[in-house]
Amino acid sequence: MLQHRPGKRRAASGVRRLRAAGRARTVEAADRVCETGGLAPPLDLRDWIALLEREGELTRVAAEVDPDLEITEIADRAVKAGGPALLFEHPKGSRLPLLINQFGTERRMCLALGVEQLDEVAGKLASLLELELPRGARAKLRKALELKAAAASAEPRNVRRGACQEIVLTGDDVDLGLLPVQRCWPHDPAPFITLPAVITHDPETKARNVGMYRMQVVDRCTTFLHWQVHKDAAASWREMEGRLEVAVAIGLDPITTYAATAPLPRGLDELMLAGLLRGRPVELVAAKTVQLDVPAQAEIVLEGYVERGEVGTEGPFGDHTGFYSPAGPFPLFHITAMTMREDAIYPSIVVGKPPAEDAWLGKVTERLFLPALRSAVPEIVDFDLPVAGAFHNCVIVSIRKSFPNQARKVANAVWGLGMLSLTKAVVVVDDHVDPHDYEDVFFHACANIDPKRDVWISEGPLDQLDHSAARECFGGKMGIDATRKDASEGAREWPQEIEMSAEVKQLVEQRWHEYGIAL
Ligand SMILES: Cc1cc2nc3c(=O)[nH]c(=O)nc-3n(C[C@H](O)[C@H](O)[C@H](O)COP(=O)(O)O)c2cc1C
Ligand SMILES: [Mn+2]
Repeated sequence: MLQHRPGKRRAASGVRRLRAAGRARTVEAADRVCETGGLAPPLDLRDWIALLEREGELTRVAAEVDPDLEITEIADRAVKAGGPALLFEHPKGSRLPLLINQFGTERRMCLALGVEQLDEVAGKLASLLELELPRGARAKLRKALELKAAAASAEPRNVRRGACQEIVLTGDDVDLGLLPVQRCWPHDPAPFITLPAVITHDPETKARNVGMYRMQVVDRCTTFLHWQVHKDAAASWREMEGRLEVAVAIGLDPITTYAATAPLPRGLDELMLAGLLRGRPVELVAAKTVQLDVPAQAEIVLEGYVERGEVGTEGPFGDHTGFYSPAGPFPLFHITAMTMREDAIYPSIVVGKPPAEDAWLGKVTERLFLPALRSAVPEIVDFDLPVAGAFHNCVIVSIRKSFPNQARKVANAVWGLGMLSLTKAVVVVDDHVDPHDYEDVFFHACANIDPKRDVWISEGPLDQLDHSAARECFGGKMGIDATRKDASEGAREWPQEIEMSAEVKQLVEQRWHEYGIAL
């Protein structure tokens, strides 16, 4: 829905496009305040389901539905139509209900985070990152106390008992067949656990890592763990001697689930990020059969280990690129214990052709990491990872340009930063272009580039899921300099972009009601 508002300037974060019900939808940022009432973020999956239900965001499905493909087709329709979260009360073959599409709209994502706009999430961390101390002893003290309180809420806290261990199954009693694990797409060879928070420790530093890596079910007590080569747990697995203990938490509060997907630098504990965003620490209990702590409120926990060098053939899997990622060697996870709540709920997600449910998880990362990106590359004003670009295919960056060829400097910086380094195409626009407004970006990219001069090819590491390059994880990259250029960059005199004068705009705004034009 695009509303014409005479004279209204676009807000900094601009326009978002997701495809809803099969057609392009444009939502202006300023109109995108989600009326969530600023409720506190939920602290476990049940709190979250209750909140969704109170807010009219959840539909319970009583009919028996098959986790083999059928749930995918239902969930995909719900996601693409902007529909509700779904609680399947009777998945075929399991006693556990299955929750899906919990993250499928911007409003639900805002409810999960306890914000009214996604842009607010960065603020939750930015105040912590303000390194400059205020002047004056009192203000300094206040800031120090604020930081102390924030750190205390961030650090996970150990407790003695956890609901996640109401039922403890070990040895032969471990049975993944109890869970309504989905087989998502027709060429998937087996069911996949799609929303797990995989906990490991760095073998050297002992720092905790929590990452979301899908798990293909092999038998009642074995799965694969699909940590891609660039991911933190994969590094720990490569570096360890012997066994790496692993615990998997399934069914968490939505912020902790999100945190498992956040590309934090290696060595930073994603549970700290969860604590910061929740404003309350994540509670942990000691696992039963491994020396790891697990979220006390989790619905289900799988404990076990992977052996160094032991791999099998995982996949193929209908992936978030919209294609099947090919079968490949990944480690086997041997489960030594399965613990659960008495009436556990199993959450799942389906990825596939974008837009899928993971779209808003990606958008949270985009908004959360903007300040970090700007502090690393100060000329960056804003950036957008188009959902249709599966997040690593394309990045649009707007910059405050102050010297010739700066777009190339910025693209090279992007290709050197964390997971952004895997980006295939970087489009650089001037700061007056809103990177979230794809129409505006397309206009400037088409109008401002001489393809011979302003498009260049580089190469480097690529996302492991990219199927287009000749080699796995390596290939070409494209930079597009869509900024205005001057003679030193080989351009003729640059024309002025058409813009109505501020006075006339104001006049028309004031008189709009007199014209009697409904737009
Ligand atoms: C729904 C979903 C599924 C994901 N599946 C995988 C996966 O199977 N393998 C993988 O390496 N990353 C996967 N990711 C991305 C990682 O969770 C993400 O890169 C995260 O930062 C990894 O944590 P790490 O940085 O601690 O390694 C997935 C993300 C989402 C949202
Ligand atoms: Mn990590």
